[in-house]
Amino acid sequence: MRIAVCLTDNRPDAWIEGLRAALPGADVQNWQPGAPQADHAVVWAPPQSFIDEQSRLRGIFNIGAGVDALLKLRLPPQTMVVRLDDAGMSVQMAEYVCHALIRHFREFDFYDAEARAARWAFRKPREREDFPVGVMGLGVLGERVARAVAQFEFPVNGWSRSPKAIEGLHCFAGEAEFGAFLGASRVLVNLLPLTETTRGILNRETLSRLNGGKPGGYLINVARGAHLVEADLVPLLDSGHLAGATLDVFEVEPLPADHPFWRHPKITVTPHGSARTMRGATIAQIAGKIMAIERGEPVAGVVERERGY
Ligand code: NDP
Ligand code: OXD
Repeated sequence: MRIAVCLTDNRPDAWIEGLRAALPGADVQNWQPGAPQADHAVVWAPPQSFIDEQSRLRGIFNIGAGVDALLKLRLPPQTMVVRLDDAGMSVQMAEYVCHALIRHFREFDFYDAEARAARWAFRKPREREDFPVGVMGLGVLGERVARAVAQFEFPVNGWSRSPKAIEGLHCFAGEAEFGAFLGASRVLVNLLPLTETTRGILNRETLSRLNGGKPGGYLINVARGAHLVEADLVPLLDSGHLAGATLDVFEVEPLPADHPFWRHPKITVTPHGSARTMRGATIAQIAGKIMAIERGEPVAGVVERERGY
């Protein structure tokens, strides 16, 4: 069995070594143009030329959860596209979102500023019932995040494409319930996949509906930059309608040095690192799936191309 590795922005050596150790019978090679046909590929943002040359792949394994970049390519119809299924990401996402939420709710930026000025000052305590959290996307990452937030006794709403019943969450589903979900949520966490339906879903109109249309909403975007209409955010913050935003993902990455988000006092920027790919767990998951596919068994995380995730 031949495995081609094609990782943009990642050094391949440790991946190749790990895959060789996990799949001892396989010939694992870093892809070069003109390489022989492989049976499976392990990829991150591969170029179209890779797909065009490797047209007989049985499986393409993405080393991330989001497959939006991969699905932009012309892919052979018979090839199974498999996304990363947690592999150590959901706990990181839960940490990141809880940190951003609690930092905002407990006003730690205020306390940091006061401490720097050696001032012993208090803010009036806030009621968590006044800060219902809405999680968009209740998949592998969203559900874990929603459950983690619920542990801190915030009211939690969740929104997904298909209806769900998750203990401790008020679940909304589909376009018909989107407005009610937004109105019932004050802190909005985005964990949707980027698809034609979800592109631009965070915009002036939708963000204005948070918190029942009253000021004070807060945005945490950890999914993809193109979910947010970036030009709509700053006016909502400057008018006071939104209280702030924590953003991990951007339309253009790396975020250009002159982008207004870097310096806006109500925006916290992190460099697309809310949940990093953990190499060991990822290799173990992919190797396990390749062996299962070779035995003719079903695997989790197979992307439905028509729906885009
Ligand atoms: P999943 O595919 O497991 O979950 C996707 C969820 O979104 C599902 O609940 C799905 O609904 C819901 N959904 C999809 N389309 C719609 C829609 N049109 N309306 C309402 N709900 C919708 O994905 P993951 O949880 O694993 O990952 C989510 C995203 O997080 C990834 O696609 C990626 O972009 C991003 N990500 C970001 C990282 C970072 O470091 N910033 C790291 C990893 C991922 P249903 O359950 O009904 O299908
Ligand atoms: C992913 C990511 O999709 O890192 O896994 O963004």
